[in-house]
Amino acid sequence: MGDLTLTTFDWVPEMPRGYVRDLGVRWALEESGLPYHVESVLFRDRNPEHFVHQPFGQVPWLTDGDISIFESGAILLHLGNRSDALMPADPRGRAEVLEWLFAALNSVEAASLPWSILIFSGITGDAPAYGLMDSFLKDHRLKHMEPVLAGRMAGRHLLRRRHPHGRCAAPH
Ligand SMILES: N[C@@H](CCC(=O)N[C@@H](CS)C(=O)NCC(=O)O)C(=O)O
Repeated sequence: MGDLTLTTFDWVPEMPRGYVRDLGVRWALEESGLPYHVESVLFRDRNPEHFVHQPFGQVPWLTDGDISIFESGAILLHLGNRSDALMPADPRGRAEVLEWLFAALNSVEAASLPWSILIFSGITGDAPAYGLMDSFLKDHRLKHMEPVLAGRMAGRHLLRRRHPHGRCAAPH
């Protein structure tokens, strides 16, 4: 295991700004307390080296010494294996982390991605496709998910670790 470097884009268009998938990895890195640094690659000019790390020309990827990992889920699992704060060693704790990691990537992200693509494309309002996805998300998926998450998060802090300078990484 070596130095951790997270690579993301130097710039993204306004619409997806704040939603780029390095966000979850940054959050996990902060929670883990592991030292890391962030590098960026050009959004507008993706060179062959970029595709060596991320075969679809996307971000993020993480290097851990000479290991390079793409796919944010795989990166999170890798970090979980390095940090008990992210993934406890006991089988029950590990199972809980794994099921919620897959839930985030499948039940949440797979369900919300088509909806967000419609919004990023400006297809909203009365457009039938938007109505369908919006109703699926709000009336079905989120209706069940929100009470479950609220129950699980009751009394827990979202971010536990503080920056070395005593500043919170994010509200908690
Ligand atoms: N499943 C991948 C998705 C990666 C992904 O979609 N990255 C976006 C940013 S959030 C990207 O690089 N988009 C630019 C592009 O596709 O050209 C992961 O979770 O890492």
